[in-house]
Amino acid sequence: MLHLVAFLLHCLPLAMGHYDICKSWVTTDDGPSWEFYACQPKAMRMKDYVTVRVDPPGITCGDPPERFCTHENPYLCSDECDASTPDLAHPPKLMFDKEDEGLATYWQSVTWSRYPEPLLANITLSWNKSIELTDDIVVTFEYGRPTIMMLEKSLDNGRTWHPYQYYADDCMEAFGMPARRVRDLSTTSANRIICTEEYSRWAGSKKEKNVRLEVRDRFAIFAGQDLRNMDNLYTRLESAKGLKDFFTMTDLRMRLLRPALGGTYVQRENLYKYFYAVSNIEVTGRCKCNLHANLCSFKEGSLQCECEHNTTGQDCGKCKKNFRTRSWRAGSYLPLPNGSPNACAAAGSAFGNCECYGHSNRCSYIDFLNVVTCVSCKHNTRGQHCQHCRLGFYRNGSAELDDENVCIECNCNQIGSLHDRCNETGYCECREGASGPKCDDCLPNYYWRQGCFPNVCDEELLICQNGGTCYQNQRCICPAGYKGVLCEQSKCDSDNKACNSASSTYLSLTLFLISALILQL
Ligand SMILES: *[C@@H]1O[C@H](CO)[C@@H](O)[C@H](O)[C@H]1NC(C)=O
Ligand SMILES: *[C@@H]1O[C@H](CO)[C@@H](O)[C@H](O)[C@H]1NC(C)=O
Ligand SMILES: *[C@@H]1O[C@H](CO)[C@@H](O)[C@H](O)[C@H]1NC(C)=O
Ligand SMILES: *[C@@H]1O[C@H](CO)[C@@H](O)[C@H](O)[C@H]1NC(C)=O
Ligand SMILES: *[C@@H]1O[C@H](CO)[C@@H](O)[C@H](O)[C@H]1NC(C)=O
Ligand SMILES: [Ca+2]
Repeated sequence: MLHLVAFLLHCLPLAMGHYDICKSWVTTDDGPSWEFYACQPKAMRMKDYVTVRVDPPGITCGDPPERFCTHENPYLCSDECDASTPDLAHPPKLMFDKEDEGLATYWQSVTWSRYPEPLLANITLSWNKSIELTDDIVVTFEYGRPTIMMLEKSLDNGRTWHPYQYYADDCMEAFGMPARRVRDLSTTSANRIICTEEYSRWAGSKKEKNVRLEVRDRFAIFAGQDLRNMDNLYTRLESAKGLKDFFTMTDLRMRLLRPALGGTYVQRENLYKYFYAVSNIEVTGRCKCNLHANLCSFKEGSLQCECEHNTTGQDCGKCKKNFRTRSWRAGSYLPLPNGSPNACAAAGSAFGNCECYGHSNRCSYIDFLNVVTCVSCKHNTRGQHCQHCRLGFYRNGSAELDDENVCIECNCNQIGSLHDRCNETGYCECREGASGPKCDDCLPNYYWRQGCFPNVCDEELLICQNGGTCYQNQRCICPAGYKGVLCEQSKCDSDNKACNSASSTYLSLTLFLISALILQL
């Protein structure tokens, strides 16, 4: 043990610059104790941990078997793809295998037999874990690189996607974007999404096989050409949040939009030479552990950080139970060279037993009550330990008390409900006639019009009479000669004796007046 400690101490100065030690046993004036540092796992070949999905269904060649040829040899279409014969099959897993020297194995698409309909394919890589790129993404194409493609990425396991980089032989034509090179970006534009023409032009399918997302060139904007000044990069990563996120992802999607054309236009008479073939996708990166772990292991099918600093979670993204005195914070690369661990602290260390479940980082002692209480509870919480939800919010029963989203807004309908509070399952208290969890519905036999009102008419009980029709449960539209809420009254009822004659006299009088007018003209 002593030997090991000595060894660790010996290595420290060199190793710490790369943040690969989370803690070390040091001797101070108060005796030996642990000292903690910001730490991160080593970079790995991420293709070994990925799951892949290729879309649309049927895009992989070989079912049914198909012949194809190459741009170099367009008249010899004797190569065959056959999914049922191992030697002739090209399944997606061949993009991630280990290749024997010189023998490329690759996924291949069907040929462009449906031209002019575009030949489109999506290749989606998922890690179910946030990772941070440390080197270029390199995609290797056999038989020529696509003339149009793009990369997209997700930071939330595929729920939302964002463009990452565009590739085309003519960026303006394909995407309406001017062509740019990463080398021309500056410190303020280091995380810009660009369209590049560097990897899409025809140069012979053997000579230029790779399409890159240039991570090193972007690092070099801060760290210099040979990446010597990594300290400067780490300082920048800390101060510009957008920059760190640029290199972070949970999923990567390659959208293949137009295959290699062999340096000319599409030749309809031979569509067997147009297809995609990808032999390798190299993604080099590390698990994102928020600078709280230096190990990341593959467990139950997913990568997981082995969290230190009393943090927990797949990305060490929260404090362990009983270590929630302060809110969780990511470790920091600063100050150089050791960084700050920003460790989670055990309850009881600062203020007696005042746990605030991470919703406040201040406690205060109230003299006349003799209690310690959390101050300014955040995340819509309240109470001595921020353990209750503010009025107008309710507790999410399946979330832990220290979850930032533990309190959910009641969202009671302002008109339909008595007030904006709700019960523990989110139900509001409704005014008469209103219903539904949020009181935005009406009970049967009520209609909604700035609140719920009892039906005036309907199809069942309150039926409009004498041929009247019910308008939106609000009123009967009565035919001429009837009135009353349900048109139940004849207008003549009140003046029974002369009803008919009176109205006919009125009519003939009108006719007389009209004819008189016409005659005058
Ligand atoms: C590829 O993914 C995009 C979304 O990122 C989707 O709009 C498109 O339809 C997909 N294409 C195919 C061929 O599945
Ligand atoms: C993703 O990772 C989490 C945490 O390790 C795990 O619980 C979940 O089952 C994984 N999901 C898939 C689809 O592998
Ligand atoms: C985490 O908690 C353990 C147990 O209380 C303690 O020994 C250790 O020093 C803590 N680590 C950090 C980084 O605070
Ligand atoms: C409640 O919390 C659980 C666990 O965090 C979460 O999955 C769920 O979406 C939350 N429910 C609501 C309504 O926000
Ligand atoms: C909340 O109110 C609804 C509707 O009145 C009721 O069904 C539910 O049981 C109540 N939940 C609790 C926890 O009281
Ligand atoms: Ca391969």
